[in-house]
Amino acid sequence: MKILLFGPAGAGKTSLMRTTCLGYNFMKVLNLKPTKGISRENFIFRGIMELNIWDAGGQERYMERYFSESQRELIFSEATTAVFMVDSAAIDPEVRDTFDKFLTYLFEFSPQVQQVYVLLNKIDLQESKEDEFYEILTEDLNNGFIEKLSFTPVSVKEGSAQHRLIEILDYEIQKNTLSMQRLGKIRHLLDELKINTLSEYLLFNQPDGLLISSTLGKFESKPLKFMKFEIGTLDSNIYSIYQQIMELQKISNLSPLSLSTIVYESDNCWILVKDVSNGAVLMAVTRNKQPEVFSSVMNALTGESFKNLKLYLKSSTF
Ligand SMILES: Nc1nc2c(ncn2[C@@H]2O[C@H](COP(=O)(O)OP(=O)(O)OP(=O)(O)O)[C@@H](O)[C@H]2O)c(=O)[nH]1
Ligand SMILES: [Mg+2]
Repeated sequence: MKILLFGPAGAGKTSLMRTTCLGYNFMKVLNLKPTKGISRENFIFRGIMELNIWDAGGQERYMERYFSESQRELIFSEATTAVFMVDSAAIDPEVRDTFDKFLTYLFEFSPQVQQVYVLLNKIDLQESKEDEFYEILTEDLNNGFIEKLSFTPVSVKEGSAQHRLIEILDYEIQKNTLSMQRLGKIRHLLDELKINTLSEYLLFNQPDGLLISSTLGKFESKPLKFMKFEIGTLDSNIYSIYQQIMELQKISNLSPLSLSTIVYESDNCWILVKDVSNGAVLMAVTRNKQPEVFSSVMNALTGESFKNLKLYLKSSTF
């Protein structure tokens, strides 16, 4: 699925992509270098849909190249989703020319695109003038184009830009039969896991920290901020003690990754977090703290249903 990210230099395109798809926080994208030409990156969004993001560096010299006769078809064809982003604090009437060309070639080479998302970024800045930028981009624009544009004032710094991009991509998931099938299958596997355990199960996608599916049905959660979910490497003290004990018992060949479950306890319940595969992380929340409930969850997490889930996620090809 080709997602085209386009717009003038410094608009925040790379920041948006990294914070949304890799779970980076804003501090990590403060000092990004300008993107050189087109940077293409693959992500599995929400654990079910493969994205091929074309992040087009916006410096003038690259723009000329993208619009040149030899390149335009490659860049603007086969797009599923197109996002045009500007820095609303850097009003520049020249952007209109770029925008016109972008729309012209996008609709020429990707006529299937129904909506173009325009993000007026950096509204967190006092000097941002998103209304003025909106006027510049829409004044005397051909009606056929206007109908297909969706403008949103956003901020990568404050998180509303990521929220909007996630909304846009979720809409693509819904239109994509294969992703919907995958989602249905995963939901079914989670429901199997739940049987007789008096617990709810939530499956997260590690790279973007988004929920893949849960036994609670639709469940809104802010993207999680775990950079890496490798329990063994997180808690090396526990690992080294564990390793020693295993050595005493003459069990060898342990890797830090063999520690793959964390158990939390609250007054009312147990929360178990376990690595599955392909970057998916499972969370089980018990309904009470009866010992039977705990052992039924442990059974589920070491049994057939869990194996099925793991196998399915492992074998998913995108
Ligand atoms: N204040 C503020 N700064 C932002 C926001 N989004 C991005 N930035 C900053 O803007 C600068 C440029 O961001 P990039 O993501 O590199 O912009 P780009 O569109 O990829 O630029 P090119 O690769 O040159 O086309 C970075 O220093 C970001 O930290 C925002 O919402 N608010
Ligand atoms: Mg960039």
